[in-house]
Amino acid sequence: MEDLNGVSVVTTTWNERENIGRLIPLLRRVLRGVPHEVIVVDDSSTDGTIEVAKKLADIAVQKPREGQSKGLLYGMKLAKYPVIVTIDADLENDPRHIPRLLREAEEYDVVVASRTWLPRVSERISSRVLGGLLDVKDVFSNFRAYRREAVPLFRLKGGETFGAEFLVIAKKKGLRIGEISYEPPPRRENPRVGGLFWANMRIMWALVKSLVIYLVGG
Ligand SMILES: Nc1nc2c(ncn2[C@@H]2O[C@H](COP(=O)(O)OP(=O)(O)OP(=O)(O)O)[C@@H](O)[C@H]2O)c(=O)[nH]1
Ligand SMILES: [Mg+2]
Repeated sequence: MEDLNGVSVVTTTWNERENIGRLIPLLRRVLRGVPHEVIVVDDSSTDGTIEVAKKLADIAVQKPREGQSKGLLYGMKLAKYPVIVTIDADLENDPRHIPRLLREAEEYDVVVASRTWLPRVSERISSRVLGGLLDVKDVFSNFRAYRREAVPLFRLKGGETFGAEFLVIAKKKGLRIGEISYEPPPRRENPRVGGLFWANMRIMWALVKSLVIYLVGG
């Protein structure tokens, strides 16, 4: 892979002990030859994620639980390289797509890796409604690349929006938003937290907040 002057990979964790131990070596393999760092933001997991992260990552921080969106921003602020890749720790985002994200990041300020199919009905509704406004198919995919110089623009007001607010801000600030697509692995049957119904409700609430911010916010 060509030298892109360096990549900071940011991932957030909530009880990902096993997955983080597998993800970081995969990241390093894909980024071999490219200056990079791996940043893990752990929200005080109870399974010892932080111990594994401290061994394998370049930066591993532990903080009180605040959710994925705030965790991502926390990690992005620590990044030192000009391009930041954000990725879920649970191996649902295959690091082998990172080179494609980086290629697009040469032309765009934010690049979203959108799933080719969205498993939850709430995600499909969000894709039509908010995705239609933002011109992005998968507004809750946090498998993305950002130009680090855009990070100061992201001041989150919506609490947990599973990353959708980053795209709303990017659109409102006139950042160039690019997209690649990838086939996701089969999803686990049930979400980790609560049942499917509540997962859909949380996503619908994130959609409502993101829409309000889009329509009336800053
Ligand atoms: N720091 C932090 N990370 C979180 C939190 N909740 C989830 N994450 C991480 O954010 C990423 C995505 O969370 P998931 O729970 O997999 O969300 P999802 O992929 O929409 O849902 P699943 O279908 O359950 O996989 C994973 O790396 C999680 O470990 C949190 O409260 N704090
Ligand atoms: Mg997941």
